[in-house]
Amino acid sequence: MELKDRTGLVVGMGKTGEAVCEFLFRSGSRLIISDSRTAAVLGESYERWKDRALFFETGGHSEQVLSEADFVIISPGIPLIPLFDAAHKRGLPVLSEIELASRFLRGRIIGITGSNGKSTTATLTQKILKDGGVRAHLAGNIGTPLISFALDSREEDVFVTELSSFQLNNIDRFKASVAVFLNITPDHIDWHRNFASYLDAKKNLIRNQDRTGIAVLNRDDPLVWESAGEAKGTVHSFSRRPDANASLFLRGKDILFSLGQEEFLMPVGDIPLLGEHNLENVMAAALVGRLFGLSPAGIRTSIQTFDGLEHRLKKVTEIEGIAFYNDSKATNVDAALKAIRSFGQKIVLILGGRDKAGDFTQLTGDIRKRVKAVVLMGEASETIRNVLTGIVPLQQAVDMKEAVLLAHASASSGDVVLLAPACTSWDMYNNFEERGEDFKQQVFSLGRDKEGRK
Ligand code: UMA
Repeated sequence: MELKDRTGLVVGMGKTGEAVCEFLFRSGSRLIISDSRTAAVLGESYERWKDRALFFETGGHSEQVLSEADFVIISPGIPLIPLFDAAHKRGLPVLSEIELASRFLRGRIIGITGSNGKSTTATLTQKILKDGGVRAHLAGNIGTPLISFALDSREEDVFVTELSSFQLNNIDRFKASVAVFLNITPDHIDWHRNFASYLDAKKNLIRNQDRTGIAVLNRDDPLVWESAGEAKGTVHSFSRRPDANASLFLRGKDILFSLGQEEFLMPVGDIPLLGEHNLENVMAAALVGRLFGLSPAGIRTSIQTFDGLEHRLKKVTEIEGIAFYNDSKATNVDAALKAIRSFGQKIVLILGGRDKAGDFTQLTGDIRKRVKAVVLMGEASETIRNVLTGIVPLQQAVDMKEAVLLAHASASSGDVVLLAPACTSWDMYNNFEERGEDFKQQVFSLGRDKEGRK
């Protein structure tokens, strides 16, 4: 693909769009930019690029921007807008950012997808590889767009890339050397319209590999395992069952590799992360490490020294014997369910935010068993209230401060207060990190308050 002296239309000027502009600019392309936000809202990014672009359209997408473009690069979060159809009609290539990156990147890509656990698995995989001396970088949905690495990449680089369904929806020749598919449950149905097309986007990761590719699949997730049938390369799997014929499996309390011969990895109890879902994340990362030739002992040490990620089932503190856990990243029903199932203690649960057309009825069974009270907040409150009324005591909070106070008041020593909202944060915050930080601050401030009164 020729870039020099060609004109690229960059649609969307968030993190991805800016990284694409930087790459194209350094590659000698001319730029046209189009974003639905106004120049005032775009602020600094508008100021940075307005003079470097031939044209910077703001406040919407008109077909006019296509007239001089040779190709179009789109950001992952942008839905199928009419502009893309118009570009196709004109015969212009419309590529996603990861597609563009894969055409210019040197080195290998490890693509990690699934509904939940992608970031934890990607981060741990990178740690295992780095600890083992591999030049491994963390890229993709987790923060740094893959394209940011393209120009300075080397053959020995390995890009551990978290891939969302949005990113995988628009790939053509993108290929991962290793493709990890963790799990699949409904998410982003508002964007994909239905579960089938969401699943289909995820499967593209496996489908696009060639005979040299390695697929690492969760043997215990039937829909994930189904994609083995579409793999053209080698398939490896991990399983929590001893009899699944998997390359990494659980027998009793021990995790073992089975790659030609059996090798001991570690006891489950030595994993420093909570929950069965994290066991699967750890298994996936460990298997990738072993497939890269790293020793079980080295992999074990990397896992034992992994602290987990912020806002993912992380303990904040204890106040009066009540443990506060922040799982702000639980932005869908399945993630919230996994968080709830991670505790033996009784839970006071904070739920709510912006609904992604999630099915909250799936929570009722576990809430009945494990949750003693629910505090609701945000746009989805009413929807969730309709589902949970009569199942568990419900309270309504206007903001996080009140949510923490109400949750604390409903909890007793030995209980857990858990923020696992099952919704996005976008009704009240810019992202789940901000929501998690607010939760932590409110918990710390409550703690100081209680200390002060002693
Ligand atoms: N925009 C338009 N037209 C539209 C819609 C949006 O121009 O019709 C513009 C917005 O005004 C904005 C830009 O597009 O300027 C936003 O693009 P984007 O939504 O693709 O967001 P980026 O800032 O580029 O961030 C994306 C990922 N975001 C999404 O997929 C929604 C980030 O994942 C990722 O870290 C980043 O690329 C780098 O790879 C975040 C995310 O929420 C964490 N991901 C979802 C998730 O994890 O659930 C998928």
